Formats: sequence, structure tokens, C-alpha cells
Amino acid sequence: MDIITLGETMVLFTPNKAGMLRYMDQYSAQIGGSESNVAIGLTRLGHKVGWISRLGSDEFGYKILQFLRGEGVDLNEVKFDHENPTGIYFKEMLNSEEVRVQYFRKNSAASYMKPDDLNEEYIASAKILHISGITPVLSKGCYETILKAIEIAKNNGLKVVFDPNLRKTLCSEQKSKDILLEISSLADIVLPGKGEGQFLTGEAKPERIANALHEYGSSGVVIKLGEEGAYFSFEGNDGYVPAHPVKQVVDPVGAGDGFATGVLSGLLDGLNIKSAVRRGTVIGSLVTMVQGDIEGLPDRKRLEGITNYLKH
Ligand code: KDG
Repeated sequence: MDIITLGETMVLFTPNKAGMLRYMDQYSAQIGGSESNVAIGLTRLGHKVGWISRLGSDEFGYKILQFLRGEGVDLNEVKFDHENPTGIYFKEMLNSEEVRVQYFRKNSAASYMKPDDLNEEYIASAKILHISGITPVLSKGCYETILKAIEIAKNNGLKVVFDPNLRKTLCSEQKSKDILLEISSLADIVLPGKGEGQFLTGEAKPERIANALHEYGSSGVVIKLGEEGAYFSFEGNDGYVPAHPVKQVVDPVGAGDGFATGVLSGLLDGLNIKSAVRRGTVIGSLVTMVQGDIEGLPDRKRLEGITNYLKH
């Protein structure tokens, strides 16, 4: 296994037109979840990824399982919960760049994850543990599960990569900040957006956000800057990488997961950090041009077509 990730995946309902949800009458059903978005992205690029989670033993749980299985993600450590349902959520497309998310995930199956769910050998078989800041704020059990996964990863020599993925609707601001900072301090690489970096450190400039996060403990910080690309400060190297052009934003949700996919894939392929971040900006931009979190993630052939073109 190259990477293990863990978190909640839900069925995602997207309306077929723009406007407030109260006026919508038709939806398409997709799936989404930050960690499984990354798992799918990496699998499409040929990496071996395992996703750990709990799903409700219901039709939505089976839909998610089937989809991820079809993509080739390893699901050996996914458990079915016979008491609690699979979470769902709705995207409210106010316009192409302004999307609100409405969750129905309280007491979902995934929110009942617990440290005992983790199989140490499974995690130890990988090189990287990827986590997001969404899972640890879902419940006490999820928080403890994430800390346990990090402990296992560290004991077995895996790198821990953390995307804070701040969701202010899931938890109070102070609690989110405490939890995300605690996990940042345990991670080797942190991938915040600029706003998240500012929320966590109180600093506004990318260089200062990175320095503050280094002081918390992570040796690698890569900050997403949207239209301005990304900034990295990584094991003594630092610099900016430009954004990859976006022809038209169709759905910005999931761009951060596309970015994480690119950075992780680049590191697994042995690229230097600048090229890995470049891969992140390319994949993040591709995701925004397609409806859904995962539908715009490229396969290896498409990615190479774009990156070879960029070299000329
Ligand atoms: O990163 C995109 C995801 O955040 C979203 O689509 C679903 O994982 C999700 C969440 O919990 O918000």
C-alpha cells in the first residue's frame, strides 16, 4: 500500500440548476468525502490506496462501497454499521463559485468510528497516512481514532500528511482550532488553504503562516492560494508555484482534495517538492471545471498530457 486514509464518505445530492435548495426539485446522486476523494484521485494515477471507514448497512452505504470498489480503492478495512445510517449531504449551487453545503450526517455510521476499528498491520503496510481535519471534529470517537491512527503511523515510520479542511459548521471555532492545531503539530506535512492558515496561526502572509506551522512541529507546509497558486516551505526549501488556468469554474468543492492528490502523488513518484506542488495545482484546477468532487480527477494519461505540455 502507498497511502492509507480514513474518514467519512457520504452520498452527495447536487441540484440540476443554480439557486437556493428550497426551489430545487431534481438532484443527481454522487458521492463525496474529502479522504475518499483523495483515495480515488491517487488510485486513478496508479497508486495503491486503502480507505478506512464505517458505512451504514443501507443502500447509500452500498452505493459508496460499489463506487470506491469500481475505482480500485482498497476497502478491506471498511466496516458496515447495522444501527446507524450513511450520511448524506446537499450542495447548494448559488452560482458557479458560491456553493453552500448542507449536511445530514449527525450520528452517521462514520461518526461512530473508534480506535479499536484500526488494524495496525494495515496502516503499517503503507508509506503515508493522509488525514483531514473533518474527521476529528465529527465525534469524540472519531477524534480518538485519528490520534490512534497517527500514533500507529509514527510508530511504523509513515509520514503523516494533514489537510486541515476546516468546516465551521461541524464544530465550534475554538474547538476546531484546538483540534486542528493539535493535529498539525503531529503531522509531517500540513496542507492548509490560506484562510485556514490564517485561522490557525493568526498570520496573513504565506511565509509567516508556514513559519508558525513549522514552530508547531511540521517540517513541510504547502499553502493553497487559489488563483495565486500555492506556496511551499518544505524541509528548508521554499517558493511559489503558479495556479493552473481554470477555463470556467463549474463546482469548486473538492479542489483542495485534488490539490492534495497531486502533491501526494508527486511525492510518491519521487518528484521534488516544487514539481509535486505543481501537480497539485494542475489537479486542483481540473476538479473545479467538472460537477462533483471526484469526476474531474484525471487518470495518469491525462495528467501526463497536461504536464508534458507545460514543460514546453
Ligand atoms: O473536500 C470536499 C469535501 O469536503 C466535501 O465534498 C465532503 O468530505 C466532505 C465533507 O465532510 O465536507
